[in-house]
Amino acid sequence: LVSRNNALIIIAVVIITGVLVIYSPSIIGSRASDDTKQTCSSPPGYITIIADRTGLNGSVNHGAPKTPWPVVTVNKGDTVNLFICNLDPVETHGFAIDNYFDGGVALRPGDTFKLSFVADKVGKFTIFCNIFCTIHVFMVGQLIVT
Ligand SMILES: [Cu+2]
Repeated sequence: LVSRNNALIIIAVVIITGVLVIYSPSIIGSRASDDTKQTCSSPPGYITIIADRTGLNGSVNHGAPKTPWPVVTVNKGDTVNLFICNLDPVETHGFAIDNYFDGGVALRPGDTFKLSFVADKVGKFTIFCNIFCTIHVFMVGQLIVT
């Protein structure tokens, strides 16, 4: 026998699950944490983005902030798989993409983040650190969707 309270709980769970499925974002992200990590090895099919003392993939030495770095170029409709590593031993860095990943994610030293989304909007979109770190202005890349 299912009690009335249990029945109500089951109904509530079904409704909440339904709402989550309907509103699930098209962006999929997952994080891993390893404070001892000194390297960044991307899974197959992922573009590597390393945040450290030299910016994003060494953007400090590639003309940032005047020239965005790194530049990720994809075609509309492509699934973009990014693997972001924070190899900065001290600072937390953020990772966000205008129009695609506005909320961003915060990565503590050693954290990694897998981000996948479909590039459904054409244009140039700023990739940036959304945390005010000491090399903030240099952490500016670009996503180009053609
Ligand atoms: Cu940063």
